[in-house]
Amino acid sequence: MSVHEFDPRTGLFRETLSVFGRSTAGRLGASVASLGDLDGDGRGDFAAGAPFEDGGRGAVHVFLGKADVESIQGESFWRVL
Ligand SMILES: [Ca+2]
Repeated sequence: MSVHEFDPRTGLFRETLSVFGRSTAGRLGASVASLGDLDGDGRGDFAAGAPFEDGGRGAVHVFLGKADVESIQGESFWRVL
C-alpha cells in the first residue's frame, strides 16, 4: 500500500508511505478509513483493509500516525480480524 501526498505548490503527488501486508495477494489498502486519534497523541490514525489476506479471510490493519510519516512501517500496526 502506498500513500501519496499532494503538494499544491508543485501540483504533483509524492509518495510519503509504503507499507506491505503479510501476503502479496492480500491487497492491503483496497480500502482505507480515518479513525481519528485512537491513542490520543494528537496525530491521525487510520485503518486499511486487506480483503484477500489469509487465504481470503481478510483482515483490517490499524496504523498509528507519527510525526515522521515515513517512519510508519509494518511494526507499527495492529492486525484486526
Ligand atoms: Ca494517534
